[in-house]
Amino acid sequence: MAKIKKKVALIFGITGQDGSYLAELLLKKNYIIHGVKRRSSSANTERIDHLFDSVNFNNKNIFIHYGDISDGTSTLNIINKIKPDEIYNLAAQSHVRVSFDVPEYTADITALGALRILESIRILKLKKTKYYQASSSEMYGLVKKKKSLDEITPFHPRSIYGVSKVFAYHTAVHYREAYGIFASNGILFNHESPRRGPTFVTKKIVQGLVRIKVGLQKKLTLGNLYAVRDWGHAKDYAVSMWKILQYKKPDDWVIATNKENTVKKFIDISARKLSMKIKWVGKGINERGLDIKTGKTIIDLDKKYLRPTEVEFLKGNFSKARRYLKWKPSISTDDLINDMIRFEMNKYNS
Ligand code: NAP
Ligand code: F7E
Repeated sequence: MAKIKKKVALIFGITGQDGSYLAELLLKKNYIIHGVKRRSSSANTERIDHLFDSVNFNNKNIFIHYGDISDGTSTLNIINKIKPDEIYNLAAQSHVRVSFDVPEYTADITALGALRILESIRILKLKKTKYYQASSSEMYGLVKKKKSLDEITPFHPRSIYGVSKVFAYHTAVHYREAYGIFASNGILFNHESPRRGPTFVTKKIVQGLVRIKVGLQKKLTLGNLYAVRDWGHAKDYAVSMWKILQYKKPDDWVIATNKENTVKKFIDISARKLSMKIKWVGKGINERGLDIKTGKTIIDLDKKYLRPTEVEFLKGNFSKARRYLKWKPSISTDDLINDMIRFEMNKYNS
């Protein structure tokens, strides 16, 4: 019997939250995976180390290369060496608040990085290579009506991160139209997990409340409590990335849960799950959360966590993905929080 050729995927951003879940998924699907990691002075492979030394994964099918999408030559060389069936571009300076501090760098990586990969595919004439662009709900930015956003909602980004993602989105569409490259955009709304970076708000809240609970921290300091987000689980969203590239034609897809919560609600739910009850007092930047049991302030606010321009409302309509990709989220926000809390608590339960 003829041997079935394994598919080869190249993941830029494999060391990040989404890259690690996607790598797990593709290994289970028997892909050969190549991942690109940046040189760093300290270890940056924490999220994927288990792929190399666990019996659950075939570590003969995963290879890591040094590279950086700010470097067009190395990007082209890696793609040329591997000639993958699928390229997932998950690499980015992905922190919105940080993009106000390092706008030029953010644009170089998050916008031009995507262009460098697509140019490599074009120059190398890789007609069969499919490209996934990690687009973002941050592209919507200033939302006029507080309703579910879909693939035809106009973009009005509110940060250089959002602006860069709009550039990368349109670059993917352009390479599809101009050169016939199979380039698709996944417009993913916020997705979180135990592997979320520590300065994103969900991880900061869960990690902070757990540390307060076990007596390692007194207070959690945050910014805007009233922003609305649509939070899903990164593990579910990795499945959507794969499905997007298996669809019969390249296209653009909203991936979300269509559920909304404020940052404050996320705090209240997390606190309740930890048997902590919070009473909110004060207004504006002086608003504080008191632990009802002790009367002590456990949450306060600091202007430094506010953004010059905020994205106030995000909720996604994923009907198109549900209908054509047969994708829907399987993990509720509630179970997402349970998963994140369990992970943090395990650090202290020996
Ligand atoms: P993340 O945890 O911040 O991961 C970003 C990845 O990009 C990391 O592997 C990082 O490497 C890598 N990277 C950064 N700069 C690079 C460079 N110059 N060259 C090569 N690699 C570089 O982000 P994530 O949450 O997994 O998100 C994955 C992608 O989806 C990002 O593009 C993000 O903007 C986008 N996105 C995320 C969400 C979300 O809610 N999570 C929603 C929509 C879109 P290090 O590990 O060395 O830092
Ligand atoms: O903020 C508010 C903050 O940084 C969420 C990235 O993955 O999702 C993410 O971007 C909300 C904002 O995520 C703090 O102002 C309050 O309104 O967790 P975040 P984000 O900015 O929505 C999108 C879809 C991406 O594409 C991005 O890559 O929470 N907030 N207090 C705070 N946010 C942070 N980080 N820290 C606070 O102390």
